[in-house]
Amino acid sequence: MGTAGSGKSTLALSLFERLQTAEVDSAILNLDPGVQWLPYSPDVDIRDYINYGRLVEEYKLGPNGGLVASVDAAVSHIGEMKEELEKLDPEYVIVDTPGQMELFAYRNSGMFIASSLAENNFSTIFLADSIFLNKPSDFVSILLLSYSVNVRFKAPQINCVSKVDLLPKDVYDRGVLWSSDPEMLKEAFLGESVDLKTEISERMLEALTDVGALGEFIFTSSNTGEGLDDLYAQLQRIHTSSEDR
Ligand SMILES: Nc1nc2c(ncn2[C@@H]2O[C@H](COP(=O)(O)OP(=O)(O)O)[C@@H](O)[C@H]2O)c(=O)[nH]1
Ligand SMILES: [Mg+2]
Repeated sequence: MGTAGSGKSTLALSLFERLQTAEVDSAILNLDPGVQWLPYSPDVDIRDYINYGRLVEEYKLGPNGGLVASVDAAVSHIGEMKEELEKLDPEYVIVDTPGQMELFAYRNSGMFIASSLAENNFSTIFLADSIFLNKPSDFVSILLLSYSVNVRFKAPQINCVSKVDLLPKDVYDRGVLWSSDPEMLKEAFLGESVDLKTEISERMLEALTDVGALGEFIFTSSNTGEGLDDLYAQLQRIHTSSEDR
């Protein structure tokens, strides 16, 4: 999950390749009904079941209305998608969600699809685009978004910063500090603007820290492969049951 263009589809491929290197069998499920081009070839594809263009024509919908209708309509094909996945029988299914995250994250059908397909054995990966490291308030806003996804999906969540290859070294280093040291972030955030309601902001940041929203952020790049080992290690930690170890 992540804002539009945060690098979800690209990371789906990088993670798939990382798992391949570890000889772990995985499959990619594309849940973006409106996507024209993908960096990978999906093993299971919502577009085989839902015709976005036809829904838009038939019901005279705008682009967003069409996407909403498509994701809602996909609910009635969960059984078929699940059957396809069961035939492949991979260890991991990487699910690529629609470009605009609200279609999936903030509609009941998205959550229903995820939990039905995975029988609740799933985790969410949240991508914070590296552009959110420009200002402390940008980073705080993406923390809130990440936490709101976590509140909705109630699943183990791995937070990543994406596209870190684009960051100048000073912004990268500052980002590492903000995402690992709540005090550093608080200081930067409160120092950014006198307009912010200081005391409430401070309490909000403390609350985010208390609920673990700050926690660990893996700095990833699909271009250089940075962070993919960590991401895979986190997935193993979450999904390897004690019997398998
Ligand atoms: N420099 C850089 N660009 C990336 C990276 N990951 C994705 N992109 C680019 O960001 C754009 C959006 O990526 P995409 O995966 O389609 O985002 P999505 O909408 O979240 O699925 C594309 O032009 C990608 O090539 C990365 O790690 N580094
Ligand atoms: Mg995408």
